[in-house]
Amino acid sequence: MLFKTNSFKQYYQFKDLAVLVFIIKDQQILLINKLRGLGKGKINGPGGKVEPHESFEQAAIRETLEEVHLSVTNLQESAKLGFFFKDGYSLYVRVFITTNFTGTAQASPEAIPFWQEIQTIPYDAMWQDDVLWLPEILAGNFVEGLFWFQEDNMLSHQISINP
Ligand code: 8OG
Repeated sequence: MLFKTNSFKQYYQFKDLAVLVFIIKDQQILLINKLRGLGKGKINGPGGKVEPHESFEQAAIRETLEEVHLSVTNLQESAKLGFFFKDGYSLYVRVFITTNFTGTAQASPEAIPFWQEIQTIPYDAMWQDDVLWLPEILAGNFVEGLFWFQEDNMLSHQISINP
């Protein structure tokens, strides 16, 4: 899939498409211990790959329901991120934030959910790039970012933060 980044004025080719969802309640954020897939063992938000013939938003709703059993609505697109791995893999991720959901967070084979104070998000246990953009989208900014990784290690990045 080919995607153009507004900020970097360039087209990039990605192997897979994915989504991430961050649900906010009061001063807390819903995070997961990811049990399988890319980033297994890390803390993240619910999310996963977009299936064929599915929109990013549909994937965000489906993945959140599957992973933590919450139904989300009113998703606000907050970031567009591109990841390039040394082994040739690449992933384009759209990130959504919402405060609207129904249900109670419950574990699944893919994720153990927990509510975390926004002030104490455990960035050390997350992907290395997250500290660069998650605080920005939580502050209401829109982010575009490109990140180059060798396995779990971020080698370089370009980031654009737009109020
Ligand atoms: O289908 P699977 O769960 O394996 O999809 C990978 C998920 O991991 C998808 O939701 C996107 C997410 N993800 C990456 N890289 C990064 C990253 O650097 N930071 C965060 N927060 N999530 C990431 O693939």
